[in-house]
Amino acid sequence: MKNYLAIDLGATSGRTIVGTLDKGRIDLEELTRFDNPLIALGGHLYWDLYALYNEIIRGLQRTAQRGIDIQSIGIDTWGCDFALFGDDGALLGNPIAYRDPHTNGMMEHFFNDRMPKDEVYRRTGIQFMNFNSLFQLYAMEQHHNSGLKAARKILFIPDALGYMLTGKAVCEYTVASTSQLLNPATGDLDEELLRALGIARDVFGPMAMPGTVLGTLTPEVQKLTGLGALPIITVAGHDTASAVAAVPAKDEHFAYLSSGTWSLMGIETPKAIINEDSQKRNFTNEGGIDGTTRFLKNICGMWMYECCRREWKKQILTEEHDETKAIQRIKEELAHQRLQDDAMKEAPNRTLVNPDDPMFAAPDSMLQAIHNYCEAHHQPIPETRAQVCRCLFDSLVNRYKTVFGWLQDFAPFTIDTLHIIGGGSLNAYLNQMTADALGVRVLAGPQEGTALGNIMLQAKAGGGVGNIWDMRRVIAQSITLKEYQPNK
Ligand code: LRH
Repeated sequence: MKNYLAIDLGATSGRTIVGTLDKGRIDLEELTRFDNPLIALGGHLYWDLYALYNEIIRGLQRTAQRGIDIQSIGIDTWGCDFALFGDDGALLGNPIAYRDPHTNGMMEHFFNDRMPKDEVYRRTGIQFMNFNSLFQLYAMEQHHNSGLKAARKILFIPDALGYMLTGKAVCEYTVASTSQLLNPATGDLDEELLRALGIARDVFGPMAMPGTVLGTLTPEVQKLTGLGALPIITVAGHDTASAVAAVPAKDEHFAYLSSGTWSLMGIETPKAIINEDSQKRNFTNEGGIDGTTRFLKNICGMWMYECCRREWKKQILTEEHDETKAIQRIKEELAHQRLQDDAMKEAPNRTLVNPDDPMFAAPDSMLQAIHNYCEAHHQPIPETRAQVCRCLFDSLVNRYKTVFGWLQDFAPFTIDTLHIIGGGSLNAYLNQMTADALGVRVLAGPQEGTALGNIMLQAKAGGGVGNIWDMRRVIAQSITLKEYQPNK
């Protein structure tokens, strides 16, 4: 029996989870859970890396207090963002968050100023999103960001936290691959792109493949937590890479939908698919475990729903002067099941929006953005919570259908199953609607895909499991999947 600790940070919340591998089965226990709110300051949006560090310390302290004997620790987070460190190794302020508007218009600017769009795609095979690290770094240079000027190290978020905990700086492959700085042909950061940015290669640290030892907890962290000199493993630092590694598939004939704040829909391929069509459809080729490629597309996932729910919560808090009453109402009225049940009583496909419209990326009010979109596109405006939720679910499924059709064209194999993993896989209605619309069998689960991938990667590094298919077998043996057959 062996225990591993996963630090799994998403764009809205984070967790520390202990995974126990015993006789070919893996069990999870959540130790701590915390929010990861954005900080709005001076026209920018930041992550609170110091607070996240403290939360990690709290999770490690809990591990020590509980006397859980862990083999190692792994960190996975959302992609594209990075932290800057100075000459003395100190963090140069909190990192800018990918929803910050500082990259608006920067892609086009970069193509005109530094490297044509086609060449960027040919070199990276990464979908164009204005928050890719490439354009964030360019935007910071254009805005004379003082941190960037002083930076001696640029580390992607999982690597930055790993550095804060061990003092060792690397550039982990999976998280580097989503930055639009990595060239899949060389497996390293692209020299020409770095030249175009004017940044030296060594600033990012040496490339580390998933499943290697980063280093051990610093004496300071050991003292703070009561743990010993435990190793941190560079797992698949990108949460999506960890999640896809945990898809409990039996063979290659599957597509996946990693469903959380984002919906990442794609296939796993032995090689990158970089051609005119993949560029036209704006598909991405991210690096995975054991030489695999994640050929996928980002679809705005539960983000719109999460934002609306937060706004409704605020509304209730202002309406109700009695706090206990407000909390009670929030619990009842905004329970996921209640919102979903009510949505399903509404007429289907009454209002459809494109969830990937830039209007929905980071609006001040999501409810207002939906209203404005519907007005501009002559769609009936959803008024009630149920109507809003129905509109969001229908719109997502509609988008899934389009992207799935493209995936079927690209896949060098037939797709017989869509695996839905992550928190969104708990929405049974959405799973069935997806199966119906796509005309494919859906297998839902595990909900904790990223944490499982993180833990299994640690087990793989320690020799507890073999390759990615062994990891998937262990996961499949440990959980119950829900099956949804498509209705005509
Ligand atoms: C999902 C995710 C996704 C990135 C986005 C920024 O959490 O890592 O793969 O594109 O966040």
